[in-house]
Amino acid sequence: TQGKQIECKAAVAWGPKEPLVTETITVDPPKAGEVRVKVVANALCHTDIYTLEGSDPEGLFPCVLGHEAGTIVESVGPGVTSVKPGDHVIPCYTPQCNRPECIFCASPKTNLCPTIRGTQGAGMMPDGTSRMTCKGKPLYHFMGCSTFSEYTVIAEISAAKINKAMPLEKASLFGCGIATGLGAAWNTVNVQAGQSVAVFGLGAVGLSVVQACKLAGASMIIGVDLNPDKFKAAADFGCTHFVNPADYDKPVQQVIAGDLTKWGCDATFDCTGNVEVMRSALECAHRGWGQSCVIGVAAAGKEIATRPFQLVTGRRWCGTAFGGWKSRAQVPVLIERSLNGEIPVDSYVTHVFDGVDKTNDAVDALHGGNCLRAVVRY
Ligand code: NAD
Ligand code: AHE
Ligand code: ZN
Repeated sequence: TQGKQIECKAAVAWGPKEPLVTETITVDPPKAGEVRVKVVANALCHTDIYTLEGSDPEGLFPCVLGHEAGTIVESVGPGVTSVKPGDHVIPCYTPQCNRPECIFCASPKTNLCPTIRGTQGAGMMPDGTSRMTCKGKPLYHFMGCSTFSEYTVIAEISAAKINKAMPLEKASLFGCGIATGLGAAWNTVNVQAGQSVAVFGLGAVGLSVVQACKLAGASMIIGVDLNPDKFKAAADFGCTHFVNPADYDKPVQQVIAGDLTKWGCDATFDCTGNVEVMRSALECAHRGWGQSCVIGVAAAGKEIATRPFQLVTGRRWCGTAFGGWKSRAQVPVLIERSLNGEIPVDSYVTHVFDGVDKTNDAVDALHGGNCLRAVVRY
């Protein structure tokens, strides 16, 4: 197949709010600096749904969604040296170019390599064109990944090569949600032993924050969710306290900063994407030093608000993309740490489906309320 077009199945998003349609698409060979991969497993992230619902200001249709996957390199384009056919790779929407002139890759402060961000946000490969067509029409790429397809093309700088000992179904989780939650706690906020934290939204992202806070030795981990069905898994991951805002007739910030803690939590995390929740989380941070980390992705047009006094009195608002991990260097390390038992991930996988045409079932599962990650095997 090397150098040739591949015809394969993909779950195409023809328009916002429409179910995905299983289509036969044509995937072009990789160009210079690109890698074509065979997708083995996809885990669904809420961000795929957010874009499919039309809430993403960068959402473009028709497209192939999907950005949390375990894949095998099928072929590489000219000049590609860091991966070869047969390698196991996690496509990463936050690339790492490592060029000497990239001040972002050179800085230990950030993972936000901007090298291909412009074309990635425009649904294109770095040269400004698409590698996928369906019925003669070009399809937009998504987040530099487009993994809801049996084959896809990614930039070499987006390909994190991992240990083949890790089953790709589990490896897929590290392509977004779990890596993000772990990194939010360990990198962005740097949660310390003995601290108190509050995690708003107990999906896979929130629970991986909980898992990371427990591993960091946090002593009080408050889980907040409107869906009480999430509290059982949250307890297993390490939550010590639970708050359902619907149980109170006062704002949740008064329950957490006031009743459960006197001055608020050392760290709080928004894992919902709801801007009102982001405000609550900030206002639950400890007077004088509490940090609040925005992880959730808000819909087009939404803005955050709080009284500036909240910041004047020492609370700090921050945010994270992919948990701050430098993707090609650090995702393989996370995989090793999971393989050696330090980061168990089995219990995130609540649903498993087989076949591209089951991708809609995974979308429905994630909507359903009792799902953490639905993995679809391609
Ligand atoms: P999910 O849908 O599985 O989980 C969201 C949880 O939030 C659910 O349990 C839901 O019941 C709860 N929730 C919703 N509204 C709430 C409210 N008002 N108060 C309390 N809880 C509420 O989603 P996920 O896959 O875990 O992703 C979580 C968020 O993180 C999404 O917004 C996603 O787009 C975003 N995300 C961001 C990054 C990043 O790099 N910044 C990476 C991955 C995901
Ligand atoms: N396209 C949206 C923003 C979406 C967004 O914030 N994405 C997160 C990753 S979500 C993963 O599930 C992110 O890391 N963003 C950094 C980046 O460069 O996209 C919009 O508002 O336009
Ligand atoms: Zn994601």
